[in-house]
Amino acid sequence: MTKIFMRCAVTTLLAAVFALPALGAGKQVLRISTPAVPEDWHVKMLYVFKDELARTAPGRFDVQIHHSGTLFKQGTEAVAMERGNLEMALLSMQDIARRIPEYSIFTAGYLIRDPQQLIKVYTGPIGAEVNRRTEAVMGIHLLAPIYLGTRQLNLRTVRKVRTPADLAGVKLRMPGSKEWLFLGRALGANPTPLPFTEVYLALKTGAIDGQDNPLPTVKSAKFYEVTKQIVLTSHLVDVLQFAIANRTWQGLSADDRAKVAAAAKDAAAYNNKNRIREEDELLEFFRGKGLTITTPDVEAFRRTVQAAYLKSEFAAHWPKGLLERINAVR
Ligand code: KDO
Repeated sequence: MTKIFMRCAVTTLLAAVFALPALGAGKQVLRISTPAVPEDWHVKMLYVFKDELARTAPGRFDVQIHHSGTLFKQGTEAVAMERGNLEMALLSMQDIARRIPEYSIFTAGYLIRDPQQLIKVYTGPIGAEVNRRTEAVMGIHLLAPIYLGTRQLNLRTVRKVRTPADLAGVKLRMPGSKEWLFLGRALGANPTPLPFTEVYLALKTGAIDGQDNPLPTVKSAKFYEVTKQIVLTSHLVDVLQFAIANRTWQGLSADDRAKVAAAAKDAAAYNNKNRIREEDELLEFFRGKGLTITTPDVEAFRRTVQAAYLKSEFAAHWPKGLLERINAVR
């Protein structure tokens, strides 16, 4: 009798404990996973999101921010969200293209011209289509596009780089998926897959010769401490998507959905403003740290990279007319 009572008590206790993450003592838990480091605007914007929700929907949400890839490893967040193991993340278009191959178009180098065009593309009719399709195929609701920055090459030792041919044999770290590796190859380098969290050490030890990321990331992740050169290739005007699992999204009241969406937009605006400003200011900072900044023949890079994409297996999946529609966004 006592044993049965004990078993019931334990079962009840366990049920209560496992229910906690979802309920969060009556609050909706929103765990957000990102590989970005705390100094990155992407993490800072998550605190803007959290504070804004605390203001507009007090007591309704428990926003938990997990940076540096500590909750989910880079590139595994979308699957975790699809399986109901994660509520929110900052997803790359490469993550989305893995499940929706036609969207590999958004991973192509030298496609988007600048951050202004990028935001217009993703907040206009093209973005609305992307959002609908991502929700239908992946069960993920995209709340707001986030400017990641314009990707530049960042090398361990100084090298003369004018055209893609000058990168022959350079071990260039790229994130670990075929879309990213293709970009590294199209740039003329020898791409090596590595998670973001391992890049600093790999640069320091010489396991890789370089990496590519926007200037604000080179600063926040402190890559400038272990590299000597930045080559201004501007090869990818890059985006992240502030995303929420559809099952979490659909579980919210209409009022809470509106508040989450508004807080996400505020957070995105905060990130975009700061990243764009920093990209204008950071070259001086890096020069001050002793880095050599060079400008290659960007047209040669553009021609080579665009040609590589157009004849790639990726382009075979691109929806007819989408390239032209993206180009037409001003
Ligand atoms: C990177 O690993 O180089 C990358 O810039 C890829 C992006 O898609 C994104 O995951 C980003 O890292 C992280 O948010 C860290 O800034």
